[in-house]
Amino acid sequence: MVAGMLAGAVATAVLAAGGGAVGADAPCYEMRVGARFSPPTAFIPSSAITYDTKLVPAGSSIEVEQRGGPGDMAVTVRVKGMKPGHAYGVHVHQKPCGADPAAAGGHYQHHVDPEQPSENPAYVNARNEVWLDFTAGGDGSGEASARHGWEFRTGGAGSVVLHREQGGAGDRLACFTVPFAPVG
Ligand SMILES: [Cu+2]
Repeated sequence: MVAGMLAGAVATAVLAAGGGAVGADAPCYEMRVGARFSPPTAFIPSSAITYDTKLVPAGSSIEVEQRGGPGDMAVTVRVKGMKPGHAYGVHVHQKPCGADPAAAGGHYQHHVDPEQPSENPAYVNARNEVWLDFTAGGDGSGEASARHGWEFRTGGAGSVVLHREQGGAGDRLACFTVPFAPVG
């Protein structure tokens, strides 16, 4: 797992053939991708971009896993090298990352708020979106998981964004482009 993270953008997607016979606990979709953060000005562009190297240092790393079956999806994020003790807000966003922190668009929403950008708490919450907030431990590592009874729409989710604060908003510190897909 660590080797995959060090290698940069390494994606593995495993699709079981003929999902009908798979047991309830056996995921029929699993995707894992990892990368090291670098600034948008880096000579070699990374799929993981940091906009704030104080809170998300260059060289810190992230790994995102998506797994599940129809109507049951789990997303997990693991990080290393963050600022110890800092409480990061983290969500799945709609689009891939760019040099501009705004490139990732808004949060992925299961029920899409007709008013965008969405600020309505009926839509902006951890049940309707994928929130992966974590507080970095003393060694700078962190982990969070979210499980939902729904799955991403094709092309609807493109990144994981780290924010300065928890609770749904705040400055964008970093962004990791992730090839999310429907799990069913
Ligand atoms: Cu966000």
